[in-house]
Amino acid sequence: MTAPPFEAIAAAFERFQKFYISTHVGPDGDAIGPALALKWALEARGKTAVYVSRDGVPPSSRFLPRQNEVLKAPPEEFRADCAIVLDCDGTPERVSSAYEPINSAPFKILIDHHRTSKPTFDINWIDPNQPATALMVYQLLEELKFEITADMAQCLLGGLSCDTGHFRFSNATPAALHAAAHLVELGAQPDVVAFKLFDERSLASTQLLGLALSHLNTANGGQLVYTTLSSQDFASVGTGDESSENIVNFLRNIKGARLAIVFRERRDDTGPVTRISVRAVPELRADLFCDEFGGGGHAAAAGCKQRGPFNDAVRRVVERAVEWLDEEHEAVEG
Ligand SMILES: [Mn+2]
Repeated sequence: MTAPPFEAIAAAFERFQKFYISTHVGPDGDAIGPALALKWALEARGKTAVYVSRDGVPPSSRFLPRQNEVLKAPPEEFRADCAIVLDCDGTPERVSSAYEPINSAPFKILIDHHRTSKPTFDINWIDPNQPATALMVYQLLEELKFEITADMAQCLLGGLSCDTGHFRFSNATPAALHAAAHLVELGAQPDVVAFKLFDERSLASTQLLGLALSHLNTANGGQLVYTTLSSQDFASVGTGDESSENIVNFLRNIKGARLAIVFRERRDDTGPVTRISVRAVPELRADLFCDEFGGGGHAAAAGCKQRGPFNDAVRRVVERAVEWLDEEHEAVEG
């Protein structure tokens, strides 16, 4: 692993005046949090900095301070001399912004912790061993001796918490925990961050969870746990797909479950669609399972969608899941 390019970034911060910050499509806490903290750090040094997220701020990150400063579009006639992209690979497909302001900036910096990043910027700080972009930005601000205010601390802790499952995942490294302790000293509120990012649910989403749990099915002696949410279920609670987030994790948490699936009957631009979220225990690969249905994701968390009647899609995927677990079982025993 190469050393972080702190000096090169410091030189760029010194040299340039107008900064354009953006993050990935469908931003999460580890996009919004470090982006805002970096914006305020640059402003404190007398720079102009804007943060553009075309997708806005997701509901779970709306507790972050001053998130009304997140712009959905670049300000008119704003010409940046330095673009900074955080928490994604910086390609036009991944960045949640019109690409012109980034393309036209004479200097570009990428800070990311994903494995898939394609380094094409002037400075590329990519480190898949880092648990969160927020930790990288924290380390940068510390190294460059920026003052971290309470607002910045809350945003950085939000990012760190988001990507480590509030320090419950295997990426809750000593560095992450040390940084978290320091950020709390600086005024971040871990109780608020944990509650807002992970625990708080709307009434409708809790009612939807209730429906999902009341339809619970199991197979393979409890190794497969799945449930369905029909369009009628969504209508009865008066909510949309955004309320189904995290429901699959309740299924994953069931003792003995190795594969958890939630099927949702939705519509998109092309018509009716079955949206499928999958979670798997560490020795299985949710992404490989979803790949068979044209989807993908991570080993532990993946997804796919299916066309055609809802019940057919459920039957097809459940049948394959039953088979798949049997194959895995044999593979382990053999
Ligand atoms: Mn991240």
